[in-house]
Amino acid sequence: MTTNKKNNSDEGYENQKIQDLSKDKKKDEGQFLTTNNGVRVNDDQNSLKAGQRGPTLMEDFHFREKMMHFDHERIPERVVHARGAGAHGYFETYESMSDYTAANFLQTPQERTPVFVRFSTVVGSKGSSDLARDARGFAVKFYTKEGNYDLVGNNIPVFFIQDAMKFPDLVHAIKPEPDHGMPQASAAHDTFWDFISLMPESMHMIMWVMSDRAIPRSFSMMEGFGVHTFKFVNQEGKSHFVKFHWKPKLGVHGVTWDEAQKISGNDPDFLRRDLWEAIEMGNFPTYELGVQMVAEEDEHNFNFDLLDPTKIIPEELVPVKLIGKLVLNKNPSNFFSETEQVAFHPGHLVPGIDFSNDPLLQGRLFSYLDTQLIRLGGPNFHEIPINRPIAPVHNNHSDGYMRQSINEGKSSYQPNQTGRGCPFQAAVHDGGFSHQPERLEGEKTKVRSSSFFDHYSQAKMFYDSQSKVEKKHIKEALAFELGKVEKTSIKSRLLVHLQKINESLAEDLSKTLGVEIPKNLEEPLNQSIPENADPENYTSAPVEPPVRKSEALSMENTIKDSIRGRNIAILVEEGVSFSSLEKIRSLIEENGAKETLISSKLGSIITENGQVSIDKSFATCASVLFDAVFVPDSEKSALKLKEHAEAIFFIEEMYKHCKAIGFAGEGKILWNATRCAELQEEVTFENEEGIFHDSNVNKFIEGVKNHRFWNRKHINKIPA
Ligand code: HDE
Repeated sequence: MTTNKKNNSDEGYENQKIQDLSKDKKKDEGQFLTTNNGVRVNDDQNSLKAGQRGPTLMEDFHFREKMMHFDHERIPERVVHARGAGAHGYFETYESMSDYTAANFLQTPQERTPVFVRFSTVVGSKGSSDLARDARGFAVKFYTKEGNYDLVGNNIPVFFIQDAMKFPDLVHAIKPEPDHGMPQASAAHDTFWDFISLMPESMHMIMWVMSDRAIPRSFSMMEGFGVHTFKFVNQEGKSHFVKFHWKPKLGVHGVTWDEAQKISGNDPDFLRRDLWEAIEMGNFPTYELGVQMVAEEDEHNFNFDLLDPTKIIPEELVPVKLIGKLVLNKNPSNFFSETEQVAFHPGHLVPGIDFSNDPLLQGRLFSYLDTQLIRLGGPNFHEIPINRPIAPVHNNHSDGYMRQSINEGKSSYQPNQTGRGCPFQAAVHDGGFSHQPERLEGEKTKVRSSSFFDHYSQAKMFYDSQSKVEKKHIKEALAFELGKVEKTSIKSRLLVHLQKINESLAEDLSKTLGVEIPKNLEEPLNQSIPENADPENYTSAPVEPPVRKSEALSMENTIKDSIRGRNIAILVEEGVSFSSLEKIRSLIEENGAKETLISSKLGSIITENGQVSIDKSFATCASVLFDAVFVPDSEKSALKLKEHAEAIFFIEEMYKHCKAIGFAGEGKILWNATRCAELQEEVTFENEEGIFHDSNVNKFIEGVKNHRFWNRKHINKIPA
């Protein structure tokens, strides 16, 4: 593995949050081992016993303290988004956004604000696989001068449900079934699809979750979205509705479902490791912050409701304006202290940003504070180093479990004279947060707005916007998920919904699943209708999609201009040509990617010109962990590789998964040993996509940029 620090343009930047955290960091080097009370420990190997073979004595205070602390090391995992990975970095504003928002961190071009970001899967427990088919959390905490601002988003711009009331039901349905606790980190079971088949509002989200977006190649290769509509409010109090987007500089890329399942066995920490290593290598994950802004007066210009979280604003209707960039350039020092204890909350706002009345967002505003109380053990979690703002904190909240700050003086109330009125309220011009005044009137009611009733048109727009291969993957994902469902009635209900999105999708699935599409379904398709409501008012109205196809929805249209962040396997054995090996290695390094030398044994091998050390053996890795493979020149090395079935399978699987394969000179001997070569008549280097046998290795690098070659002719004939 090479380290590549070339991308590091941040020297000289002092991240204030990192400085703030350093106050709490501890190093044990050169120190005596002590108890929690600072008493030096003389024996940490044996407990105190009554006689050499006698029982342990209660008075061994070091033993009891050590065991007590260990017994309480775990805290409850997050009820959703339990598994995650975090990183520090900064956000840099491109231009002043003062016309739209008073938010201080968006006023000055090039100004940097420290951030901590946590990526997560939603459904699985803390120890589950990174590659589960699932939405990914994309939560960003901005430590601004005006206090913390949290943008707690996902990598999918819509959600399953329209009202927070249904969140516990959704989560109960998707989590392991309550009787036997299975399956882990998977939606492929009866209770989830039962719930979904009765919730037509989830159909748009279902299309996204069945797409390759739900199995990302890297956290640095996925988008992020605020999902809800928020508001930007400027100094004059004028507001715009705003949708937030994170656009990754490396483009949006996924893995295939076959790879995802195999990666889960080979390296369940795949995405966490990828993030960690990218930062260690200086390949800092970078995203641009985009906003879609809609003036208040244009709120009703769309054929969907801006408050409905199951809808996007197609970029064709409102373009995304890029207003800044996020760079993740530092790994946490301690997973528990930072990544586990960080507490996000969509209600952490700064002046200039406000909520909309989206009923899903409104419900979230209760949940996030509430959940931290049990997870972090009391109301003082804002004092935990990773959570405390860099802005000063002064208020009358006092006491409670684990209080850290020692508030001096007599007054812990407002108004007061004992403390000379302090801490005092801030006027708006002093940066005091003031909720945007909004005129509201209406009856107190539980009725859902009729503007939320179209459940299919955007699902259709999403599906129609996909490329051929993306549609195929969605179909295969549905075949897998529904194939695991036992009850036929659930599958047939789902097919009725899918038919409203795309007829042939439903028909093909009906054949694959061996389930008829019911002609006249007797039970209502939407059972989230309150008792006393008129079902007519909850029936999805046929609505034309806002645009027929939206380019931004297809991953095929993403950026493919770099190999940065990719991991390229190089297969070698004794005798490999040193010059051929060095050529590819230096090219990979120059282009900011990682290379991994793989051989049948660990240690080092002798090339025709000195030794090189091996990173992985076939026993410790698999092709699914890499983005491309290269076999350097040398008859001797290639003939040895050929003796290992793992090496042959490595190439076959790379072919099957449509990734770039490169051979230099006699390296092609390995290709000739594969089942692909049995199709030699049809598959040659010349007429098959993404297979490079050329002295010009640049062509191979260009191929890796392409990420995949989906049009390979014979992938169905290779049983990898
Ligand atoms: Fe969350 N969500 N959520 N959520 N969510 C949590 O808060 C909740 C929703 C999201 O890395 C919990 O601290 C409700 C949408 C992320 O720590 C909890 C509803 C979006 C994270 C919670 C939603 C999200 C969470 C669990 C529907 C995308 C991980 C632990 C009304 C915009 C943050 C915690 C991290 C975590 C509640 C829906 C994103 C229980 C009630 C929509 C990224 O409070």
